[in-house]
Amino acid sequence: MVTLHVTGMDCDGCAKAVEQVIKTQDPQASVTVDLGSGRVEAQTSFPPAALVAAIEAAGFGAKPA
Ligand SMILES: [Cu+2]
Repeated sequence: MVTLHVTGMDCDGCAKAVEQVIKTQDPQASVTVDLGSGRVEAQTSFPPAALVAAIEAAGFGAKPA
């Protein structure tokens, strides 16, 4: 499980976009996004740094929570 804190999400579309970014990296990932807190949990064996880089490339801020 990877838990990230993501900034820059302000609507459901953003939450979906972040979820899609993670699933593009790991199609098997199960992703939970809490829009209010910016907390993103992903059931994945991918390294957090790879997910952070992908989310940042999509225009959001991300760091391991
Ligand atoms: Cu949005």
